[in-house]
Amino acid sequence: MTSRGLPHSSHWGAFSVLRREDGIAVVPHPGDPDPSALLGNIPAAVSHPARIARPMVRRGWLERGPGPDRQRGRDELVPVSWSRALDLVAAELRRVYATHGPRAIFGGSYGWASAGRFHDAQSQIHRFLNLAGGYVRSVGSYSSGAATVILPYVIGPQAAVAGNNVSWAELVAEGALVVAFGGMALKNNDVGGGGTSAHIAREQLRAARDRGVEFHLIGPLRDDLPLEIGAVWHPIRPGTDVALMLGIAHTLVTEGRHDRAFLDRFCTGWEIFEGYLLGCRDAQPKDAAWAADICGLPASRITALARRVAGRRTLVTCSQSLQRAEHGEQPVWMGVVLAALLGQIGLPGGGFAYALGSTSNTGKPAVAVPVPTLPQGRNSIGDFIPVARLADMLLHPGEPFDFNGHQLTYPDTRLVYWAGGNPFHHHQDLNRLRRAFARPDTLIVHESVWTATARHADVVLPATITLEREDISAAAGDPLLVAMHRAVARYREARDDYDIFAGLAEQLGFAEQFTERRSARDWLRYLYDAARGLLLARGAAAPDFDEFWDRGELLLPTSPSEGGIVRAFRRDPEAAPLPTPSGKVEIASAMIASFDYPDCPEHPTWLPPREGIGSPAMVRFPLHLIANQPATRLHSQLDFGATSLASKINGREPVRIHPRDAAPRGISDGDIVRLYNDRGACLAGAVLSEALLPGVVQLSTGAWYDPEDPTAEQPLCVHGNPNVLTRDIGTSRLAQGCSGQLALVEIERYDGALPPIRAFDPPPDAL
Ligand code: PGD
Repeated sequence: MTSRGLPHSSHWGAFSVLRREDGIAVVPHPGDPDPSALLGNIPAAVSHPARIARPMVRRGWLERGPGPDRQRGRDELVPVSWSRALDLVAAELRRVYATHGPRAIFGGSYGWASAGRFHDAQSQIHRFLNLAGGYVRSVGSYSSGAATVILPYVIGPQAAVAGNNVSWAELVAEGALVVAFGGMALKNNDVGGGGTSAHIAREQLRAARDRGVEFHLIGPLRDDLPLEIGAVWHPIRPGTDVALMLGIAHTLVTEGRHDRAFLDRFCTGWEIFEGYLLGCRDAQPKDAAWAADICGLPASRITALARRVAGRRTLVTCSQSLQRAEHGEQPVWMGVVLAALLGQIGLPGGGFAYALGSTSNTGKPAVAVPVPTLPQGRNSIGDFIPVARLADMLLHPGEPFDFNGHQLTYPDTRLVYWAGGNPFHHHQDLNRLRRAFARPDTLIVHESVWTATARHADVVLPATITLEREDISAAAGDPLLVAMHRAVARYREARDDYDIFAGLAEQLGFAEQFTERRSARDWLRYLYDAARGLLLARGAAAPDFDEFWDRGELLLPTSPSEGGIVRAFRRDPEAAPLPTPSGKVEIASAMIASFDYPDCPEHPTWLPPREGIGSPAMVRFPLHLIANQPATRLHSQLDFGATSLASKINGREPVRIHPRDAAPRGISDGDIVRLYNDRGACLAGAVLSEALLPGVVQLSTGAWYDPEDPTAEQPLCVHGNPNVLTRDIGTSRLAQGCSGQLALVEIERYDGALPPIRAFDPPPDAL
């Protein structure tokens, strides 16, 4: 990597660490053409007061024992020794397994944690709980909950249209026009799960523009594509993409610009959908005028866009954010249908691409060998919940719910064990989550910093940060394997998740199975050797572990981007059918129809949101809140770091508001404002901006939840966490994904005395 520092890696870039007297400096990987500003957050992590110094236990839990308790998050925390903490956790696990069995333990423990593949907190906790006796797991992600479930019915697994499908290189070489629903925001391209060694989106977008590719940005935020690309901005109301897509489709069909031969040969269900599109059953053609009323673009502009996208090598992209909303399945499905109507699916640089421009590694050539992962063993039970149904599970034990054609039952959870995630960041309707977290007998959390999740725990165990450990970072979409060297000593009493679980496994009698008698370094060697074996078998060069470790990195071979199963299908649909029920692109799905879900019918459909355009709630809460991914940190990670802090206004998260919405409310640039709806309220710092559609405000996620009065039922978050405002509902009965992207709110100037920010202060007695 570089002779100058210790190689390391993060989800937002590979880097080296220089040790200095006053701390560390972080130097981006020299091969990265556009390193992320998020690297600037890292130095603060080493010894910030927000670090957790020692194990702590909630006083009420310690004194009264396990049980539901509304004091969680409000109670005092008491420092204990490591041996006491491990005794308490081991005894509680024993009790719950013996009395209630593995179905009473929720180990879904969602979260991004850090980039190393061995110390990956999810792999560690799942391996541990599998050996301990099993646990209720979670399926899907907050990133892509709806798309992951709908796509296999429509065109194939998500990887078929997000991975080896349309690459950046192909788009540059072959594309003519991109219609980007939800955009391709560069801030989202900062991050690639598991690590990213090269941020290429900016240069690829530039190259495409230079070759004459025309970009159309569909969405309420102008900067969801970089200005320099010169995209035509079509500012539509949030959550109305499906209506616009239908309006475009209607124009294509009624003007005979659609590819009828493609629909006949490669698709199924066209006639059913066409009837809906033309209004044969409901007497409402989904024409441009109809779409205009919903999405806010003039009808003439919709018809012009339809004519523009037809007859050229057009790529329809759909960002992840679109499907993180009520009925989030629909824009993904309708995006595929639009690409089918254009006859472009499977052609180089054209068709449909999911999430291209939504993460750093989408659109790069795939790595040719599987990347190392820690074996997780087998779970003794099959029970699961869709990941975003966490609060429902805790609040409604024993109640049925629908998911993907099945009716399942929420388990009766007694113990929740979390490592490597922050539900007080990622979950919606945080006041509801607080009520849910009062329900189990015990909440155990491994964290390195005092997030609100850690503050709500009964037992908090301090985890090391990635800079304090050795690891290997690797991602399926990025070719650089990084030997992550330990850069700093452990903070105070922090331990690696691996050591914590090994200590518990010792107490519970399965230490040998858990560790297989390997130290962390032995595991790295073991994982690397497995990958090396595969490399050597295919004739690729791969040094032994010691040499790899000394060099600091290894460039893995990649497979040529050849369009994957979608391209093969286009070449020969009979010989290479898609893995959908019919083997074709499903414009209507008999399988989905058979589930009989009113919120996910048999073909893509405009379903008015219960909270959004046209809903009664708009009378009291007239502004659309977009709670999107932040540009200054990954999710909530390192919110106390320099890059993140620099963006805050008087310590609060910035909220962007259009001058036309600010003026009647007496709001000026830099004012502190209060955002509120029936679910909660938070403060934020106003930034007046014309880069968003009037009627829309944007407050990114990730400011640490900071309740002014933690004992209140609905405390004001003084810091600006938008998830106090968002809705905790599934996208639909089909996918039950996270709907956190959009909510309705009102805003007022906050003229009261400014409450202090305490999110980064450790609790009393913690140091
Ligand atoms: P992070 O802030 O990354 O958020 O949710 P996620 O829970 O992944 O949390 C990771 C936590 O792990 C941090 O607190 C960090 O300190 C801790 N950690 C890091 N390394 C380690 C380690 O080695 N060991 C341990 N024990 N802990 C560690 C992200 C989720 O939020 C995602 S992926 C998405 S896409 C969603 N996006 C939205 C959205 O767009 N809008 C809303 N309203 N809500 C969202 N929530 C979702």
